[in-house]
Amino acid sequence: MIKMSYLVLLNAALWGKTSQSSNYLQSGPELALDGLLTSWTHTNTETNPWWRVDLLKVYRVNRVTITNRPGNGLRINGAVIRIGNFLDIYNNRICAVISTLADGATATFSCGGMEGRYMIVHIPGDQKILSLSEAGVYGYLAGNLAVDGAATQSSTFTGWFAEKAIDSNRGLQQNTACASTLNQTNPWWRLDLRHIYRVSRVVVTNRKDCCTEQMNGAEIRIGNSLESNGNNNPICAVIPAIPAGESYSYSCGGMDGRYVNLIIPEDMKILTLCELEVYGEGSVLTTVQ
Ligand SMILES: [Ca+2]
Repeated sequence: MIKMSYLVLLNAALWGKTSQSSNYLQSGPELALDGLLTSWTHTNTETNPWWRVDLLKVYRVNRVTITNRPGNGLRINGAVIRIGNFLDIYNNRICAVISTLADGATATFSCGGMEGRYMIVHIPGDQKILSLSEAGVYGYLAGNLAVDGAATQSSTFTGWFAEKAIDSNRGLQQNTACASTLNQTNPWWRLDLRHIYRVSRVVVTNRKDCCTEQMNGAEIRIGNSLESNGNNNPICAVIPAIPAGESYSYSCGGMDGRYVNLIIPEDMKILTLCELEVYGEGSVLTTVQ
């Protein structure tokens, strides 16, 4: 049997919360995210109707897709697509204006990395109806992905819990913001990002007060397997050493994975780290056939 894996960029709108200026009958705003071209949102006939999705986090939006309803498609003419962080829709920047779109057709609009938590579609003018079959938002999460993850490690030196490496505190003032294992064989630390991401880089911060060698030789591994506690996943980089209190960035060139591990594959070692940050592209789904 041939195993193939492929990647699909998830539509960030799918986990968003939708709203619109008014609901015509049962045509609520969520119908633009149900994956069905046979259902569509529908406002009342009104002045400046709008539809909005709250992505819940700030994204750098590369593109927006809009699928028009299968009939009466001329109603979409002149619709404005905006991206931004403001609840007042007119404060958000314009990505594109839809001049016209055929019935049932899907168009892709490039937004060039515009940053925002909200994607809004609105039609300026009186006596307008806004109706969308589907909407999609694709882009990168703007911040450190690690803060929404869960951390664990092979053993814990008293009080130096694994979570302290993802507490957004690089530990430069006090080393109580750092994680550390006991002295052991193959000490490791693992981050579960909870979703699969395409990781562009990992930033690791070493402790400042002493013992900076307790990072030396650590491998950064990224992948989706929990075999050997995730320590068999592909290597992004090996950390020769990081000076005291410094943060080093390691480029992973778009490795896909849910788990980010550090492991020192040696005997009688302690693994200590004060912070690990992960930056990358919004959720990626891996399917194996
Ligand atoms: Ca920390």
